[in-house]
Amino acid sequence: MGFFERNRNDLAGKGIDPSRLPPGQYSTDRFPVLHAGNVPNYGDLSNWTFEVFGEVDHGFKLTWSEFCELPSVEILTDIHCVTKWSKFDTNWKGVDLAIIIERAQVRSSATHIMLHSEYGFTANVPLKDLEDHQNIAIFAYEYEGKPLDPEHGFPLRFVMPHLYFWKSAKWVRKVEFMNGDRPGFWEQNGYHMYGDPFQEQRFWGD
Ligand SMILES: Nc1nc2c(c(=O)[nH]1)N[C@H]1C(S)=C(S)[C@@H](COP(=O)(O)O)O[C@H]1N2
Ligand SMILES: [Mo]
Repeated sequence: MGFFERNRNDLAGKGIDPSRLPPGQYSTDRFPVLHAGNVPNYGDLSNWTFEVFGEVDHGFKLTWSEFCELPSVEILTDIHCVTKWSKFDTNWKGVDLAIIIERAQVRSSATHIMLHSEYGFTANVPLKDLEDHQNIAIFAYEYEGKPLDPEHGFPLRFVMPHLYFWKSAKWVRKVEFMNGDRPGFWEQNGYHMYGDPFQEQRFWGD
């Protein structure tokens, strides 16, 4: 029996339903760090802003303290990285994308969003996924009850756990509501436009 098969078989013994593990993935208790480029080094966040623009009636820009005043939610979710690790029951706290949509008065013409992060990293995701209330997308500032580690996205990252984790942009600064889809950073480099882990949509053509 190979590593992947043994890993999958071990899940039931740990009380985890093996169907939670997408095909081609293994489960880990570690929290690997993956990104292109450098980890931003923030000072006191006094220059940090969060901006909402695009297909909206009321674009806005918030400071860090204003962002922290938005209503928050906590989620417990599995995450799946395209490099084949999955991690079960991760706990995140932050602001539901629905709060941002409401506040910005997003137009009905908006179909997708582009997350814009530090150093030009971008990621695209569709809005229609949120019609399925099983799915959630949040802007997270806490992981397991503590502020995010710098390498995991401090102070703020996107988390949309039903898609591969590359969609979950770290160090996010802006969200753009778009009419139509556009490839983000990894998508321009051959990754799938959608990225459903259960369909193994890793690369173009998957
Ligand atoms: N800003 C930014 N966010 C990013 C990336 C990146 O390169 N830059 N990489 C993505 C990828 S490919 C993955 S798998 C996850 C990894 O998140 P982690 O380091 O917290 O595990 O971050 C995603 N978010
Ligand atoms: Mo990734």
